[in-house]
Amino acid sequence: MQFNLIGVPLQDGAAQPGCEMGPSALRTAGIIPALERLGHEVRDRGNVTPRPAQVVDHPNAALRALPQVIGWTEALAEVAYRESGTGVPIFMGGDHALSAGTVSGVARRAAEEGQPLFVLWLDAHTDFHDPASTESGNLHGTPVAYFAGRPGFECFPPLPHPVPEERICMMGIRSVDPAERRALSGSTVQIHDMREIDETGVAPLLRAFLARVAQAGGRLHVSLDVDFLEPAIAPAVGTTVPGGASFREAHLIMEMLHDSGLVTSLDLVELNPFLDERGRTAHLLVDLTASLMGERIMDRRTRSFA
Ligand code: B3U
Ligand code: MN
Ligand code: MN
Repeated sequence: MQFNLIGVPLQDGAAQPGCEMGPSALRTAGIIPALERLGHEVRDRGNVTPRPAQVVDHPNAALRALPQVIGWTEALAEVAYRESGTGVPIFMGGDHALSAGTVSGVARRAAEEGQPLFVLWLDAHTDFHDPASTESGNLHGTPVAYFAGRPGFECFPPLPHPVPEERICMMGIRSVDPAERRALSGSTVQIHDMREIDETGVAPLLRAFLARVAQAGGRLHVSLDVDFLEPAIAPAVGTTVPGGASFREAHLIMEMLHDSGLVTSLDLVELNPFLDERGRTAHLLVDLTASLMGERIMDRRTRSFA
């Protein structure tokens, strides 16, 4: 397989600085050799530069770095469209505001190829605010509502190919603000919170979603927020929420995604290397990416180690 690695040193969407070092940490943790060892071809396309920030006014005085995030969204939508034409793009973040651009870019590609785009959102948070509803003012809490085409994003770049809400599946959810609860209550976004994962296990939930994607002849974008994981195993994130996915649950998800053959693009976001313990979280993200791209213990079908 051909992978296009894209660094996104964006941290304007998050409260705490440090995510701009994410792409460097993932490169340092060996994401390129990890994929090459699996027989893939990897092209490092370097880091994205945002479009210049324009002056934008918004009534929500809490909003932070709105012009900058708009500049990143414009640049990323273009890059994601381009890089999804020649291989599987892997966006190395950077905070989660980047998904406003990456998902809208890959959605345009999917639309041109006549395939429905589905999104798997692995996160403690639903990131379903709009610029008016966010109380923290941190725009990494808004990308899903943007690429789903919800109202309130008039100041953002126009979105020609929104992702219908019923094609978005969230797993790992355990922190949802009141305004997000209101917006989601009438929505068809499929949400599997941590309780459901505890009761059911990740496998049947993911299997059902993947069957839906396959049946629709769809493509799948995966967006992995570090805070999806249990903070004890992934401390390098500004917004830790206790009770996250375990090492084994996360690897199982990645292995099942690999077996499905449906994944066409990936975001690795919210890694804050400034908060890491000797590269531990960066290495875990690299190992999870390797599982998603074919690393396995044993072949499931033949039960061999070959
Ligand atoms: N919902 C909260 C917290 C949050 C969302 N995404 C992250 N944190 N990473 C907010 O600020 O919007
Ligand atoms: Mn997030
Ligand atoms: Mn999160």
